[in-house]
Amino acid sequence: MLTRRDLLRSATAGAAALAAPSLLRADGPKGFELPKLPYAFDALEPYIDAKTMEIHHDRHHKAYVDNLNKALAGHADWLAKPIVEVVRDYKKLPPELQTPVRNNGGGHLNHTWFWQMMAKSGGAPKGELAKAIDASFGTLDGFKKEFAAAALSQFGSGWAWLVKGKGKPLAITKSANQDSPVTEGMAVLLGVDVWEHAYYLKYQNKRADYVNAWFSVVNWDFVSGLFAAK
Ligand code: MN3
Repeated sequence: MLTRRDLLRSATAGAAALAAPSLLRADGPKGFELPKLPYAFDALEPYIDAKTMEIHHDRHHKAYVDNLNKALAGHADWLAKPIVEVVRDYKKLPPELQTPVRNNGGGHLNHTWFWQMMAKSGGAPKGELAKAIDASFGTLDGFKKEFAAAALSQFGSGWAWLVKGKGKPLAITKSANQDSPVTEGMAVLLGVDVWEHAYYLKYQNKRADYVNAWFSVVNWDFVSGLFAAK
């Protein structure tokens, strides 16, 4: 039987799991922390399988966080920065730290966003975001076609991105490895991970099938929040 204390405890745990980690503040004085997934490993089934989510979050993302903290050990000022600033400004670091911070800082930032960019019931773009998508790509299907083309043409590991555009409201870009558009001064709204670790267990070499399925779990409310914030 559940006591009142048990109920309080589970309510608190639920709230903590739902709370989106802010990328605009530092994780803490000791460095960067692996954020909790905002849903269960199996929440995105059948589009993204539970085993992939578990390995992707608990092993791949954790490794980026651990290696970032290792690279910046002894640089308390950098460990205390918001991750989005670290990735934006990594070229100001000593040369020997730039590559590990570019790769692992980018990995931490990209995945922290990526988990929140997905949800069980993704919904559809609404309001100002829907208007911006139509203005830039004609229709939502027009956006999906262009975004998928970027994701499929990224040779090897990397990401496809929806960013705030220059001229048009929105634009699509792609990056290799864990490079982030924020380093180029762009505002990120949505990204899809096309490293094989993101899909190989379920989709093997069929990246197109993965990207097509992934559209079903895009968290458009979160994308709207990023769009409104910029
Ligand atoms: Mn990944």
